[in-house]
Amino acid sequence: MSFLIRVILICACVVLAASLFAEDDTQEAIDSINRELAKNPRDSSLLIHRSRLYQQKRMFDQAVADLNEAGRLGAAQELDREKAELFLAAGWFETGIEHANKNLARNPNDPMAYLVRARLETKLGKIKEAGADYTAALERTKDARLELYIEHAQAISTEDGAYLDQALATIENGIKRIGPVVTLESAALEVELRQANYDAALTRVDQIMQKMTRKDSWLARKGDILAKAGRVEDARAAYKQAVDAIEKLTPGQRQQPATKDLEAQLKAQLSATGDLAARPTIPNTAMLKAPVTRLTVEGVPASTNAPALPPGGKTRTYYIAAEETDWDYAPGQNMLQEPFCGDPDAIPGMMPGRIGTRYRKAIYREYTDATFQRLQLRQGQWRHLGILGPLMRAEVGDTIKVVFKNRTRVPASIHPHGVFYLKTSEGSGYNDGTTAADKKDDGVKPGETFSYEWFVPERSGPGPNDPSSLVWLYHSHVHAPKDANAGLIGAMIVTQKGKAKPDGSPYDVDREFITLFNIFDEGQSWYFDANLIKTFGATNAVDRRDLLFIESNKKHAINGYIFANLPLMTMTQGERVRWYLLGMGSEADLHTAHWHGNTVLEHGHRTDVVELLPASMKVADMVADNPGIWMFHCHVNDHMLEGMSARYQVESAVPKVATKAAPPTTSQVQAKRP
Ligand SMILES: [Cu+2]
Repeated sequence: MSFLIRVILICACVVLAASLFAEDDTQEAIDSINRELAKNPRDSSLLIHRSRLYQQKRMFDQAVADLNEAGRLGAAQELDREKAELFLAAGWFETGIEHANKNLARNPNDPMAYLVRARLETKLGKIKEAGADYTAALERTKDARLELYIEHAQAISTEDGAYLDQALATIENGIKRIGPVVTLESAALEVELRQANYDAALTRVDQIMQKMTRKDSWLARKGDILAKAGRVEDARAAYKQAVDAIEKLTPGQRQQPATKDLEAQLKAQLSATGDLAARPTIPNTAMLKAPVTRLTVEGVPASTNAPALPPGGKTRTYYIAAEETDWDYAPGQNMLQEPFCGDPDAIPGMMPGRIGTRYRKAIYREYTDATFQRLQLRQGQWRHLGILGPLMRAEVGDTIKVVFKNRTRVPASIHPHGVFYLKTSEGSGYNDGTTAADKKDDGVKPGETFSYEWFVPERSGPGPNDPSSLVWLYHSHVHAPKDANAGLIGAMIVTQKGKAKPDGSPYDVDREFITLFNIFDEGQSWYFDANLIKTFGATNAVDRRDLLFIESNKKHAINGYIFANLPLMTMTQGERVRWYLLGMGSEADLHTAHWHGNTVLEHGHRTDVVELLPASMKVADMVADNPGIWMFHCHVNDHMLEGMSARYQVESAVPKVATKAAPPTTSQVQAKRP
């Protein structure tokens, strides 16, 4: 993929993600304005603000109504530009131009007035008028950004090439005012190539190259231009120079995938006979093509290859809803009570001006059937799952079906790790060449239901060095970071074929615990604005950029609990206990899960610390031999101070009445085992 296409795709992704993630914030902001309007019904600035929010939500009728109402209240002066922009967004371009004209008549020196009309004219195919308005806007903008020059050139670079001279002129103008930056030079180069002005293009490449420390890709590009110009021998020489330049790079640079690709392409070119026109990166320019506005790639239907499952498997069906809830990270405040430890800003209740420990979040919950009326109650020993979604289980050979209902206000999905899923049950959306019918799993809209089907072949179960069961994460993957920070995450356990009890749990284990080490960054959750409004009454009542405030919204949690609020994990001395350890989060989520008092066996190694990175999934086996209430915490200093701690209890295998007896013997301990 060429660099420019990649940039455009990334931008499109950002726009898509931004529009998705803005949805919730926007509604909160509208609610907040509604409350203010109830107090000040004649404040036209509130109506104009709300109109912009409706515009973001593409509720154009309401947006127009608000502007009309603001006009009646006497704010007509500023409204023509607002309306021109609104109609541009709504796609009502002719009406937009009427308002753009009125706005310009009133503000003949406002560059934005020219710009909005230029954009409307571009949409209507009035390229000549658009070009003139872009020029007028640029002339009146003091420090125009290079994007504006590119936008101008892009708008007038039509298929027929009628305005390429003007496109080049505006880019040259940008270079004059901003300097010879690569983006502008590349755009100019693209125009020159479209004009088949190879001499100018070659001169430009030589100039750009002089400023570059790495010349290999530019030498390759020079070869491309020479090849296009029919100068085959010169092209070969340039390709040869590019290969030489690559050979002089450091080993690290040469190993970069893009460099390796380039080197392979160049060598193929040099060994080929003929006119050299086949290098796939020719022309390596796409900046001035129409921008990518949608990511709907309609490809072939996804494959329907079901995996080979061992015979005799069950189908296990789960009814799971994503629901909003007010989650408390520390319902019992600081339950760890470590005398000299804890960041005052993290200990519950210590600092004013913070949201505290209760946040609106979204979690997965299990229901008994497809009516989603009755919650499946969580048994006592699984209360420690905390914020994690329902535990799903399978034995190798099984099929997991999840009927998923989204009861939150944002799109959500379930994306599983490890199990075998087709494109129709992946639970995440991106440009994967599948049809719309295959994308229904990607994001389930609020109020809607979708059924996922996942298979559990051997490759989803324990490998040769694994114990009899392993753990996989599942989580929502519409806006994966916001979804997981909101709380949409859970775990699945897969047991080896023939080693499972009827409920799917491994028969060679007495007890299982699952712990997720994750810093929930509430600032990156769907519900941050909702939480600000709930706590402070408005989204702007606190300084959102204050570093201590930002940090105070990062909850260093184990299963969503801090400072040992996790329900006490209890086992009996001598039991075979399996710990499933999960990580998630961002670059701060480097966790070292540490047990006091007992040791574990992890992949054949004896230890009392297991390292976790975001999306790590590990299994550790313990035979607890040391009774007591013990700390189980992250060993990273900063995380300890932030309360990333829980406790577990090993109950003595010796009956309580026999307190004077000696400690249990090994045979007593062994006898406890089934
Ligand atoms: Cu940690």
